[in-house]
Amino acid sequence: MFQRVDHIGIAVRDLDAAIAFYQVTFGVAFTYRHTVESQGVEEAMGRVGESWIQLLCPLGSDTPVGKFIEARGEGVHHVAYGVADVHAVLGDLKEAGLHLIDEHPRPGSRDSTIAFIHPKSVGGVLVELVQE
Ligand code: V0V
Ligand code: CO
Repeated sequence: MFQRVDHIGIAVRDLDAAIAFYQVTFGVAFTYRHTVESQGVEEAMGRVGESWIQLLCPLGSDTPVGKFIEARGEGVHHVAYGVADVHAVLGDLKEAGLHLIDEHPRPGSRDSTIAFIHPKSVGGVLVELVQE
């Protein structure tokens, strides 16, 4: 079902500072920066091998990442797995009894198709499915 780790999403308060920190400290190159209005975030993607680090800065306090930072502070927000067919995987996970946040896939960054599974169904980890 999961083919690879596509990205790890990390909630940050200051995107410029976080990009600079990852670049200077860890040598991660950020090749992509974009606002995803529908998700309430500005994101920056840094390549690490075949995967990415996704730095997420909330556009407001009433957004998924804004609420997360207020409740828990900065830190790991979600794990995104690459799948061949998001629609098919959603069907399988629904049948398995998991709580889907997205019943239907929606557009993500980099022209991807994404869907989220509720953290309460995955031992406290928010999971994103990504189809390139
Ligand atoms: C909330 N909770 C989390 C969590 N966010 N647990 C683990 N990881 C997270 N990221 C916990 C929270 O502490 C509560 O636990 C419980 O879930 C329910 O919280 P809630 O207050 O009822 O729910 P909300 O309103 O905080 O919403 C949580 C969910 C929301 C996960 C439903 O954030 C959501 O719909 N997320 C999907 C969209 C998203 O995250 N977009 C931003 C990334 P207790 O206190 O009850 O124990 S955009 C992105 O990645 C893109 C565009 C991309 O990759 O292409
Ligand atoms: Co993501």
